Amino acid sequence: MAKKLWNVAIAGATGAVGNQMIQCLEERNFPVGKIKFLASERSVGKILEFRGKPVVVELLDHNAFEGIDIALFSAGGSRSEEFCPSAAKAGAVCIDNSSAWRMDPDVPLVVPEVNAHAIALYTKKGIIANPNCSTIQMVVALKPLHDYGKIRRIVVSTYQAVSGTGKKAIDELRIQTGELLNGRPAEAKVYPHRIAFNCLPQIDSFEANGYTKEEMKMINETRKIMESDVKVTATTVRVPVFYGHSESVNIETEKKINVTKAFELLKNAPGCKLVDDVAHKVYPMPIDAAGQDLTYVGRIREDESVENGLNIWVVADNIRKGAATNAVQIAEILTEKYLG
Ligand code: NAP
Ligand code: 3JN
Repeated sequence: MAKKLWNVAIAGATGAVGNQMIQCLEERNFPVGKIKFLASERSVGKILEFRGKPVVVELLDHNAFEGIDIALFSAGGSRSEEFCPSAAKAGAVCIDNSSAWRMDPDVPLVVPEVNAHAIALYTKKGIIANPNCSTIQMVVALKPLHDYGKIRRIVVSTYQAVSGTGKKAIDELRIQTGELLNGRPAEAKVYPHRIAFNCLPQIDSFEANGYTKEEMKMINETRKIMESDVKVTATTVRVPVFYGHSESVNIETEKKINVTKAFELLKNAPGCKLVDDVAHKVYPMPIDAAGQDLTYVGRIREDESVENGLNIWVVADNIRKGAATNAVQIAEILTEKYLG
């Protein structure tokens, strides 16, 4: 029997994440019937390609979702807030990359390797939320450790690539680097300070408690996905890297996990690639994880300052596993298990 085909819309198709979604649908051979690319007025009429054929970009509006089965959103939170309900009303299931719906109790927040079962909740609002990129790669790495030893506390510091901010930030790092190398001053437009040859301990805006929104997303989303009251604290930092977020993650567990056990758990963990051979200077790095769908894990050591502590270093391509790949994986499970 021929495989069922699904009509797919991508809201934000012209952006960094949308572009990667197009590539992921192609690479993973997702059974697409009709495809629609949606964006702002600025992009209407632009021509993109899908599987070698031209597709004209249309306006994201309330009538754009007639006949669509799956709507992948990456056009920013306010667009998701405004248009996901219309898409769901028209019969599409929305897979939303923004933070707009993540903490809604009637919207599942899904990382397939961790809580694929939560997808079943999509029927409540017709929306499934994709977590923040920094959360996704961390929970993929922590899931097997949590299943074995129950994590009680997580302390994470991130080193996030500029592609997490979108197309304009990728250009900003490239332009600033060029200007500085040519002895000219570099102008900061996207970030509050220069990003080239610098680190910014601020991602998104500050909340009243002194944490940034990005840090609070990591804290709240991790607890929802892991279905746990685990204590989490986060410091998120922007670094001059184009693709690939890195994270230093310290955990305390109920049951001790020694290094040998951690290696065994992570070696066969879904979505993980264990890269840890320090004798040969082998560990995860963004230059290796960029362009890949797996979450790279290494530098595993016991935290000798506490009883049951472990340090790990986690790296993944923030635009792929952190956004587009995770969304397409959700679409695969949704269509195969629930809509098929
Ligand atoms: P980007 O490169 O700046 O692209 C933004 C996209 O949104 C473009 O397609 C843009 O269309 C579209 N857009 C902007 N304003 C619009 C409007 N008023 N109406 C319709 N479309 C509009 O940004 P990005 O990096 O792809 O990120 C897009 C969104 O994805 C973010 O805002 C965030 O919510 C989400 N995201 C999630 C993660 C994650 O951690 N899971 C990571 C990165 C981003 P035009 O080209 O026409 O302007
Ligand atoms: O900065 C990063 O590395 C990840 C950024 C994610 C992001 C950027 C703009 C708006 C988000 C997100 O996914 O949380 C949002 C948002 O939708 O709030």
